[in-house]
Amino acid sequence: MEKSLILLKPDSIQRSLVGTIISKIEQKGIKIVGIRMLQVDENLAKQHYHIHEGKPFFTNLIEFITSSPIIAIVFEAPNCVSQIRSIVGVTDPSEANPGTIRGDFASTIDANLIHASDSIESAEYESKLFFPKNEIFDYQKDIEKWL
Ligand code: 3AN
Repeated sequence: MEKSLILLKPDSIQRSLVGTIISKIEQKGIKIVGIRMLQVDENLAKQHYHIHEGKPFFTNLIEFITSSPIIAIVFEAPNCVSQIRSIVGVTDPSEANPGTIRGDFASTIDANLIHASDSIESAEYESKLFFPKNEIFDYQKDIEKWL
């Protein structure tokens, strides 16, 4: 089954939006298979955002994600990556549709609340950065037959 990694960035926690954001994804029928709170250090931040190295916003990105604790979650569902990207909304919250997480709760690109993997390959790479293998769980929920 397809998986995706999401990070509830420091602003999600500081603004007490953790429950709201997780609910939006869970209520769609997407299952949590791993969850942890952590303080990201510079080394982990750089590995996670390596594709943005050299871009003008890279330093800000690293400073922001390391500024306060985050919550990392691995979700699982059919087409998990694209389903979650739709719920999250586009990168710039000022252009994100109402009804999406960024559209409803964020207003600037620097503080856009959440990271969501953009491909199956990124999800695999990023999940390994944030989770040891034994903290991602393979289990069934009875409700799955209704989804
Ligand atoms: P997304 O988070 O929507 O997948 P990415 O992966 O292109 O977007 O960018 C990662 C993060 O880098 C974004 N969430 C945002 O915080 C920041 N970012 C991306 N593009 C810009 C930009 N043009 N100016 C400032 N920050 C940006």
